[in-house]
Amino acid sequence: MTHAVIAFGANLGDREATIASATRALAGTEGVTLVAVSPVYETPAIRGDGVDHDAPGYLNGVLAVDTTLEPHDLLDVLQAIETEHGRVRAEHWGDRTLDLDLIDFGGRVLADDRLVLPHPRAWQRAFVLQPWLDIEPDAVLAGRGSVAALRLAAHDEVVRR
Ligand code: PH2
Ligand code: MG
Ligand code: MG
Repeated sequence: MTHAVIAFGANLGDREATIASATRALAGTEGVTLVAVSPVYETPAIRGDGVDHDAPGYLNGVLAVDTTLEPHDLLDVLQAIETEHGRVRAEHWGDRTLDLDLIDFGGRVLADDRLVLPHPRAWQRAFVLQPWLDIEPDAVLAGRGSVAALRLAAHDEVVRR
């Protein structure tokens, strides 16, 4: 059994409904037990070149699970749930109905064509670190240190709903 942390984000459509439905889908997946759901944060969109206040804002948070799946199988599950919720794979930093990112998988470190663990940008994103801290105050991000310390250094804006 592996403990994993998944970040969710949505900035198009009925964001709350999408996140609630995706959370139910994940909780109902064989081999996955949902153990915690973070508070949800309202966050401005971040693009490759910084904050974009003209883009629709995101709702962000994290889910903690225990799973018997391997990381790539969990990734398949996350991508299927994204697709079921209208996700279109377009530009890298583009707007989306639902993004589910595997952030941490039992502290495992790996990088291949499909998956990089831990998530390569999580360490600098308050919209991931703050909700993670809310549910797991002692969390550590592999190779980066404590989530609490990383959160203090991250300056992107997050407002609790
Ligand atoms: N996800 C992105 C790009 N920009 N900005 C916010 N606020 N929240 C996100 O989840 C997000 C983003 C790429 O996945
Ligand atoms: Mg993402
Ligand atoms: Mg993603």
